[in-house]
Formats: sequence, structure tokens, C-alpha cells
Amino acid sequence: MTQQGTLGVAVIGTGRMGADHVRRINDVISGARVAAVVDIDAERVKAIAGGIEGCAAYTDPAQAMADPGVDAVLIASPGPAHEAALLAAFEQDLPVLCEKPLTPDAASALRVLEAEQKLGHRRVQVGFMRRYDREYLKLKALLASGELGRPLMLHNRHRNASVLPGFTNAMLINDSVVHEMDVTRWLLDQEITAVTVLRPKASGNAPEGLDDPQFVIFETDGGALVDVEINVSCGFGYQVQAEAVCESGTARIGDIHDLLVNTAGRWGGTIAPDFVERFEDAYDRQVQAWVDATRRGEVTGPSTWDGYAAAAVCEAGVRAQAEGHRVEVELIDRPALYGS
Ligand code: ISE
Repeated sequence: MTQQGTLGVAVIGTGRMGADHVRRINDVISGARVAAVVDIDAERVKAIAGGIEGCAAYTDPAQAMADPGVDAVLIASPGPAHEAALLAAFEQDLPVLCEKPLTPDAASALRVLEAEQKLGHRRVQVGFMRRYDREYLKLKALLASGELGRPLMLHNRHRNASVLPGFTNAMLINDSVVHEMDVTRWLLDQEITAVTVLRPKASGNAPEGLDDPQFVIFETDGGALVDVEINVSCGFGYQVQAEAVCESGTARIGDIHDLLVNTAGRWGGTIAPDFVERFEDAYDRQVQAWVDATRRGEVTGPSTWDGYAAAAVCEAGVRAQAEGHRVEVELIDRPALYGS
């Protein structure tokens, strides 16, 4: 570590999330600096590095990881590039924060899981940032307290105002519903065992080729049922809500993430336009927690096991969606490195 223990971070991928993380490390959180930026677009990466003191520009992730100023890696490149970047980081035994998805399918996630086990210690925190959102944290604490009894059902709504052209039915599962897969496993402390996907007649606002919205159902090994409305062309903003129905009560988050105003015979607030704004605090806390843990020599937060489990549920979800029937999740036994 350089500069009085400041963590030198290489940010790999400078698209929307990568660029936002560069800003966050530079301007928002403490204890870290951007030591290198990596992108296949050489001009872009040079321009970004040029604006940050002591920051090097690379087009090859492995070269950036060999830079002596780099102590840790934040992977924000597209999902298909994650496996190679993770394996390169393991070769240098560098701590990693990897944006979701860990990798795009269960087989590659399993290879990463096996490679980390060969290292003999955890190195990866997966970027399931909802685990750092204040509202989700309150819901988790309430459920864990047992005050409401056993959770029976979770109802989730996941709405995006719109998506970019080219967004596919499989992406609804792999890019969007993957968040509910992770929060379900985390909130309930249970594994998802089966997935069913139903769909109403598509909205007239759905982009060409996308069956939107869809209704996804998970079954868990603790006997809970979970539903997710995924609706990525709702038009009115970005909205994420979750309600737990338990034996002795219910608890719900996501209704008002903002100021509530009463005026002129109406009441209401605003809805965030997108996930970068809605989950801004959660992203900040996630990266700060990673930096703090790394500086203490620890690895905390969602693990490679969580990334692999989500990939396995995604695989079942995409099959359930394509084949129109319930599909069981295939999961290996949890390795000792990831606890019981
Ligand atoms: C996007 O990739 C995300 O991760 C967002 O959190 C999610 O709401 C959105 O639907 C995805 O496309």
C-alpha cells in the first residue's frame, strides 16, 4: 500500500458503472485512490487517467495488476470479461471487488470458485450492492431478529423506466432479477431451489423483441415462496420494492425513498430515474466497506459462493423462461471456505 496506507485501486472497465466507481473512489470514499484505469478504448482510458494524479492508463487488465502502485482491483467490465480478470487477479493474489454478475454463467462461476479455493483464502467481494442499502439492511435486521416470526413469502417489484435497445429476455433474468436472487438468499438465509417464469401479454411500451413485464417465482429450501415483478419499460422511473410476509407481521421497503410533500390537495414525492441514483448510498457504502476490509486484510460482503449461487439460479431462470415450465436449481455443496 502506498501513500500512508492508501489503497491503490485499478478500475477495470470505464463504462457507466466503472466511471461512477472512479468518481466515487476519487471524490466520495476514504482510504483509497485510483492508481490505474483499464479499458479497451485506449483514448478513453488515457483521458480519464490524465485527470487523476498518479493514475496510469492500461488496455490490458493483467498489465495494470502488475503495476507496483496497484494493491486491489475493482472489476466493472462487461460480464463476459470477468472470469479472465478474476483469474489474473488471483495470480497476483490481489483483493477484488467484482461488479455483478460474477460471471455470465454457472460453469464459469464454478471455475472462479475453484480457483479461489486453490488460493486457500477468499479474495473476492461481489458487487451485490443492495446488501448495503439502508432500507434493505433494516429489513434484514428485522427478519434476523425473529420479531415477525418465520418469513413465509417475499413480494418484490423491480421496475426500470426503460432499457437500452438490445436488452433481451435472458437479460431480464441475468441483469435484473439476479438482484432479487441475491437479496432473497441473503434476507432469508436460504438457498433458492426452483424457478418459474410467467408472463402477461406484453406491455405496448416494451421494446421490440422483449416480453416485458414478467413474473418470476422462486421456491427456497426453507419452504418460502418469492415473487418478482420485473418490469423494465414502466416509463415512470426506477422503483425497487420488497415486502416480507411473516408469521406475525409484514415489513415493506422501497415505497418512499425520498421527501414526501403535501401541497395543493395532493401528496407525493419523486421517483429516482435509474439505479445509479436510487442506490447511490448503497454503492458508496459497498465500496467503502470493501476498502476498509481490504486495508484491515479482511474480505467481507457477498462472496464468490454468492456469485456462483446467483449464476446457478439465473441459469435455471433463463431455462424456465425459455421452456415455459418450473426448473430446479443445480448447486454444488457449499465449500468449507465459504462457511456453512
Ligand atoms: C442493471 O444492470 C442493474 O444492475 C440494475 O440494478 C437493474 O435494476 C437493471 O434492471 C439492470 O439492467
